[in-house]
Amino acid sequence: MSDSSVVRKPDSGVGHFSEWSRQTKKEFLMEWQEDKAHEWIFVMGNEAGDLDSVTSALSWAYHLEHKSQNDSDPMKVVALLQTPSDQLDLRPENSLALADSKMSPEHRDLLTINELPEDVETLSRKIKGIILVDHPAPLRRWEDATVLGIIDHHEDAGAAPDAPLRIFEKTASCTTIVAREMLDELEEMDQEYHMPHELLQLMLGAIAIDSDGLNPKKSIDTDKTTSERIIKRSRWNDKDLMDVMDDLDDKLGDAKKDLDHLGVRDLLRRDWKNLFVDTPSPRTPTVRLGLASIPIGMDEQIKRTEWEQVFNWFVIHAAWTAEVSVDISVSLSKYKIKDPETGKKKKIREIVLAVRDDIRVDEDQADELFDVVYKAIEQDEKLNVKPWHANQKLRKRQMVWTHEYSDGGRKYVQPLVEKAVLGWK
Ligand SMILES: [Mn+2]
Repeated sequence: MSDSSVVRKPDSGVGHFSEWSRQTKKEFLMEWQEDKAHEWIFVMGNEAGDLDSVTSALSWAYHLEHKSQNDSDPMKVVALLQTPSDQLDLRPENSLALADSKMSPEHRDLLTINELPEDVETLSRKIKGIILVDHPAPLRRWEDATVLGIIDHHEDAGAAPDAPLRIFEKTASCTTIVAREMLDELEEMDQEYHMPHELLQLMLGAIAIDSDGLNPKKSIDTDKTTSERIIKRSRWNDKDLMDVMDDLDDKLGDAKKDLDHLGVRDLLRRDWKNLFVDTPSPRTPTVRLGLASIPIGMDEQIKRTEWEQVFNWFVIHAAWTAEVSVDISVSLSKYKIKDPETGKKKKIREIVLAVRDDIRVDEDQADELFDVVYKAIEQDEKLNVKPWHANQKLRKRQMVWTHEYSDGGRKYVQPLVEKAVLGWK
């Protein structure tokens, strides 16, 4: 009997969309092996890898490939997820949305950063180009690549000013812009390509979660009109838009909050962003800043460590920042308490600052860097921080504060810290 009689478990992921994605991934990897990487374009989302990034990248890659499939020179496009495959499931809402779109449970149908057959700096110079979705500028490792387009809903950072495609709009979700552009171009075609329900559902899910079910406070008209156009093409075309979006938001939102099974290392890396900060002073080196957002308070996080003590959180954190080679890190966490005066729930936020002296900066520089950022946070009037209750257990160059500034999440703290580091002389 030959080996071919061995029964292999069929590759799971049974949808049309999963098959397309898996096939595209295979073609890219095969052509890399044949030295044809220069013909390929990567569409990539941001490194935090939320559902918006994943969906925007997959959708735009699907669009470009399908709209050019009858051309004499069809485009070779693959979506690249900048999140390693073992990190994708740290966002349960991603796992659920992908499963609902009949994608493979092990994500074998997605090309992730850890599967690239070559180091990114080398590959970035080899391929035809990159298209960014859901982030405004290429990450440092992609800086040498040709930027062929940016579609984003963050602030325009002025990156790649000559790119042939640049769209920035303040929608709730980047998926909204991608979907609208797709539908506009699709409807212009003599013969439309097929939009599978799985893709349409994924798009609606991404928009629903980012807009809290098209909540007018969280979204703009474009989010709604685009969702309407998506749903008309889906299997849900006879359902009420707001009902569908509400259901998706509830379901994916519940999944998103289900982080009970995650330990501190996973909580840190599930929503982690790295950036280099080039300090202008010739005396100070470029440093790497890492930022975590964790929707669970420090006390609860500490309970999830082996010995349930403060030191334990900080050693897990130190191991992680060493692994990702980060000199200065800021971890933002939050939890709710009942206000003893009003009886209403209120949100408490925490900021953990830590600087290490063994990567790019020496001990004296680490002390200075810590002081600069420490002062910026302490003196910020909006944050109005208070020291954390267990600060006496911290060591050198570690600090934890609490505050109640409701807009004081990563979007506020990151620029504050970046500015402080840039001012380090
Ligand atoms: Mn986004």
